[in-house]
Amino acid sequence: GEGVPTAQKTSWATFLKSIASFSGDLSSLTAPPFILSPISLTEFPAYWCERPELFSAIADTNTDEERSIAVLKWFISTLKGQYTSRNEKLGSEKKPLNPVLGELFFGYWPDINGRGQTNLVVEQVSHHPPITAYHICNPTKGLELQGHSAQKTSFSGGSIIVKQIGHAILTVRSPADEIVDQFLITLPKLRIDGLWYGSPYIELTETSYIASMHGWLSVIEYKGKGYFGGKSHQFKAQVYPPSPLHTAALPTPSTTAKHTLEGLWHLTSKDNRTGETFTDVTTPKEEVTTLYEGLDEMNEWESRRLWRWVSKGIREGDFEAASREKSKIENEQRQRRRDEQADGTNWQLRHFNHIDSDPIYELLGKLFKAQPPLEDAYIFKHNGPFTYTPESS
Ligand code: 0T9
Repeated sequence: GEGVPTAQKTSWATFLKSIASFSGDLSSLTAPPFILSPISLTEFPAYWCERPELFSAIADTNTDEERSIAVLKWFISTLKGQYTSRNEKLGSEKKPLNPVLGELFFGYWPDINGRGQTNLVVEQVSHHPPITAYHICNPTKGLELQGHSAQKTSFSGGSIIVKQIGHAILTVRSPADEIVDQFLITLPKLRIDGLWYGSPYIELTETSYIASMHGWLSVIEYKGKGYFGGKSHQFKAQVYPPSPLHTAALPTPSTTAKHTLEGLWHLTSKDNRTGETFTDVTTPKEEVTTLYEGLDEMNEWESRRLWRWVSKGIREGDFEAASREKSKIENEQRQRRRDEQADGTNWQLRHFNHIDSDPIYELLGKLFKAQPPLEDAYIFKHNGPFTYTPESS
């Protein structure tokens, strides 16, 4: 492959073979150095808010319909960051650092032009399998996004297929703190192509949903190269209004869509009916700011501090140092688990409580017959605005 340095061709081939014969948790496989990313998965939830003005705009709507469209616009506009930003920044998709249990990431997007400050708290809530919980809130605008993310991977036709496990719930509150709207957001399936050439990239496939408590439903279909116009990163979203005929407590969506939004999620898209631009992500995005800039100021569980020497090794091409430092972290984790077992204690999550089934997922999932019908969730522990300090983490 063209993306593979000559010296790593054999180890890349070996790695591909191990992926092909492996199913489950890819994060635990040892990959050749050229494909390693210095960034941990706990930083990924920041992709949800790299266009803070689109997030805050959700609160500046007047009707259920406008709000549903604003949520869809914000969601589609996050996809480029979520699924193509490693290609832009690091040259291809890379293998992220596999977070340790209890790893944290804190950040914010500042209040500019009255959009309110948006805060991010991420915690790795499981190591095996890897599960990342996140909470994003803009208290000024009454917006709260809570979710968790895990993956099931398999190998098919030379590509890695990633089924995303988990979901996100977006809550919109009035200034009086009453719930105005609530949305269940499910996540698309991924295919990682380009493996043979050592330059992996993501294509999205199948369908994801955004269901509101007022019965509005967005159904988003994803297609890649070789479908329709043959272009990569295509989507088509249909927005269904609530059925006027409904009798149940939860409004059900109609069978005919009111809006169709179509285009390329990494560039632009249009409203089919009006011809107007729907999303445009060709303008710069705003990366998250970490609360404490200096690594020394951070809590020792904070991702960038925890991985600092591993990341440095990867960034500077000193892979021996990177692997030595990684082993230190892993050994320390193993010792912790052994100590807990000996003491009969369990690791305590710091910012989230686990629930076995999420009632909002269960309820709103009925609008599109969510599979599975039940899912667990991680609920942010802190009521009201949470002020983070290295000590409080
Ligand atoms: C949630 C996102 C997720 C996490 C990553 C599959 C993947 C881990 C999960 C789904 C975010 O909101 C969006 C983007 C990228 C996803 C990652 C891409 C990727 O390759 C990894 C997996 C675990 C690998 O590292 C596979 C091996 C690697 C050599 C291929 C580049």
